[in-house]
Amino acid sequence: MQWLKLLIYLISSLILKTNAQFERDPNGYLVYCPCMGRFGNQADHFLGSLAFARALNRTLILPPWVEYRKGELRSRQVPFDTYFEVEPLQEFHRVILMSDFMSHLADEVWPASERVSFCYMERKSLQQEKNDPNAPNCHAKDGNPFGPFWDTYNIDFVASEFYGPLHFDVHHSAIATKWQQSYTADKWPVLAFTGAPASFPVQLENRVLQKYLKWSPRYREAAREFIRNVLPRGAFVGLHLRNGIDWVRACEHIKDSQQLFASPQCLGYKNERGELYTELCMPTKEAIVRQLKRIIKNVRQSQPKNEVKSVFVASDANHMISELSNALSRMDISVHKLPEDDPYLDLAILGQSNHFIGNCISSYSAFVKRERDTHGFPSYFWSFPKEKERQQSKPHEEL
Ligand code: GFB
Repeated sequence: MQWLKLLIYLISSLILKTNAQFERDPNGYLVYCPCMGRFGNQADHFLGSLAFARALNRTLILPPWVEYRKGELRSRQVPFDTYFEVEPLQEFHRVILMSDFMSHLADEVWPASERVSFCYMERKSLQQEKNDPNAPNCHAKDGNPFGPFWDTYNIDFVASEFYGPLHFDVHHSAIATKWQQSYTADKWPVLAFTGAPASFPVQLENRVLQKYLKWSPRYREAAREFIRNVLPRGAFVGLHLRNGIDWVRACEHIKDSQQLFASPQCLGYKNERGELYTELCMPTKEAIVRQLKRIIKNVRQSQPKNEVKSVFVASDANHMISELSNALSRMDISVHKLPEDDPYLDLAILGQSNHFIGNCISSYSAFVKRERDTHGFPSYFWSFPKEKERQQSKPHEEL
């Protein structure tokens, strides 16, 4: 009978725990569509949205990650916890998975007849007939990924709310209080944004929130296995080579800009560490080989006991495996990549490398840099500082 008592106890404590987990937050909720860009952009936006939800003291509904597959017209929504754990985020602020919110709380907190979408100002629909001058609208479900995102949870909106001129910079103004005054939790239990309530790139003040983003056991374990089973024993350098055709085109904007995508991570948010230049976005193959060799030599001198034995390359297009292998063959260093494309596993492995060289402009690289900063691991950027300037300063600059 002892086991029966134990079983009853376990079941009832599980039920209690589940109920407590899904208790309504009287302070309200915040949900948004990560509708801009791919993973790096969405991760930047996530950190800002987390800070924003905390400043407003509302529970953040964790949206799925929005992914795009070749040949598919509609985005795919991948549950937040496929890649990251929910629990560590709770240390910073109250969060709930979107699927949990929709299945356990939405009927009570956010009935279908009360779902309002929030946007700064009217958003015109691409379908002209939907644009009524007398009834401006957010058109929150217009186009991809907007429609597929909310459809994933069967969400339709019955009205629009324009929140302008309110904004999201909770660090430099009393805007959080204004939000709370304009949208009280009793009248507005859920603020549902058409896009992330955050800036891109991530605000300087929100970069530290990266420490609450911990890889899910599946990715943590897969990264560990790759490092243990595929890479030779010893230190390894992780490289991010962003060089696909979309990137080549994006780099053309360098000449008309002060900053591009994640560039404040090396140039400083006010360009205090310099201006943009082409090689920062698209380093030449020669420059890549030179910088990698220089870093490996420096590590050999400064840390002779932790010699570099291999290089792990992550890339969206050209991994340069043969060029790098040739260049490093005399140093007895092997060069590796994943057997199959996996942007998330690439990230998780780069986060664990002994040294990392990334692309300063890329928000994908920025994710790795922030994660490594939380552990105090060293990171560098391709062609930063500029080669000429570097020769006059340190042999390589660790950021
Ligand atoms: O993450 P993301 O916003 O970074 O978009 P950027 C780049 C996407 O390309 C990633 C793939 O989410 C991945 O799907 N990708 C990039 C990679 N690097 C790798 C890699 O090393 N391994 C693998 N497996 N996949 C900018 C955007 O991308 O690109 C801008 O910020 C714009 O919005 C521009 O779209 C063209 O910041 O690098």
